[in-house]
Amino acid sequence: MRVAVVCQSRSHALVLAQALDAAPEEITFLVESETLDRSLRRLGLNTARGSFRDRELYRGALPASLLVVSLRDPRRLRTVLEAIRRERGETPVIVLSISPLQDLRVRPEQYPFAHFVPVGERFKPLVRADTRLARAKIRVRQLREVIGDAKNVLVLLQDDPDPDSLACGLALRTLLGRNRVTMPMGSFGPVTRPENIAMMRVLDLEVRLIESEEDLGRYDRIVMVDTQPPHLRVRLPRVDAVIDHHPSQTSYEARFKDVRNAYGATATILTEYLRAENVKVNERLATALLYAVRSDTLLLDRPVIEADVEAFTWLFPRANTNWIRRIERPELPAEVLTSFADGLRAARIEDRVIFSHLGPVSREDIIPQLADFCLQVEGVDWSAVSGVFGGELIISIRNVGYVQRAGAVVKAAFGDLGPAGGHRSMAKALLPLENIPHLENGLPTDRSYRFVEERFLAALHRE
Ligand SMILES: [Mn+2]
Repeated sequence: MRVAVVCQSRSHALVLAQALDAAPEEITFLVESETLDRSLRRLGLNTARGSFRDRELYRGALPASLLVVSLRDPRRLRTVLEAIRRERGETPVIVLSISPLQDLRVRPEQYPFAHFVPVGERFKPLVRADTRLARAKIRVRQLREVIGDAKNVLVLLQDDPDPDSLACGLALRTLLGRNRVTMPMGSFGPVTRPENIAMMRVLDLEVRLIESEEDLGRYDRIVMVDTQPPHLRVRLPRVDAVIDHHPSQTSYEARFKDVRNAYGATATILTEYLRAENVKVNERLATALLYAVRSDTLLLDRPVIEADVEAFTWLFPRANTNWIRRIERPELPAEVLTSFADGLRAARIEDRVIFSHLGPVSREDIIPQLADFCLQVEGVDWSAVSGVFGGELIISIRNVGYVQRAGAVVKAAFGDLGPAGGHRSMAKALLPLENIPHLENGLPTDRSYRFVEERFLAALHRE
């Protein structure tokens, strides 16, 4: 692409030579001063010299793919713009302005062919991002001091580890140049959500189950990610470092704490650490972190800050979206088709809600998958799919998004029977079978399902 740059300063020229999406030989700097002309030529840059008033100067450089005006002295802007008004043809024009636009001696609306760019304003988010990275550098140094060359470092995750904590464990290991032997991940409870189990399988992650507090004595250092000591059911003898984004708790001591409540994911904090240190982030780690940010922020649907969006943007091209698809949509064994067929045959619609009951299922994850599928049925705003798994009636709720909050409805409908809750468009209830009426041989009957449906519809109309 050929670019012409109207320029008065060597430093502007040097910055633009790097910033423009063109090879140096494709750029021509249009200058007035003989000194600048010589100086740029000495740097190997192409120049054309003449008076900014003289249309001949522009005629030689146009047409180009882009004409950039970058003046140190804004008093010359009118002269330049009047000259190129007649010569520009179809060439797009950018005016870079160091001073705020309202301080310019021309009014941008007098030159509708030009795109005025307030440079300082444009730099703001970049400077904010780099400030975050500069701060992250200090935090990483402090973290390294706390971890030192300890032999065994445990990354302690919450009881049912989620993608954010798993990704952060992997990120910490990479950041500190450790491996699964010198820095294992551990938790007091197993990973249970099917997507999270899929994430561990696809990304080859391991979490040690920690049986008791005494087990912790084996580790020289304990780092907690995505959680803080008061969130655990057990009392920790000590913790050395905590990195988290949940509201800050004060009832514990740690030599290193980085708790940022405004962040949408702890993975965003770890992404900053890795970037600040120029650590190579491979596809596996980028995928883990991207999936973490996606799932903790519901695809940036929950409150996020600029830092989360920035991490997302940085991770996206480095991650493997096929792996993410495999995590989110686990492969289904063929026998699941029979379950689906039975569930769909018995599905019924009432008040824009589609209900389907799968009965006993071999895998929990087919329940939300059928709930997703059912939502596509015409005339339906909600889908409620149940299945019996692990001694519980699991109910997956989905809605089209612009109706009531699924989490609140599910809580109102089933909160007294077992854990129930969720987000705006997805929710879930886990009801111990003994809390369900009209069982036969320990399994729900049609009357049980009718009870569930009535409960749900009543809550929907109440909420
Ligand atoms: Mn989190």
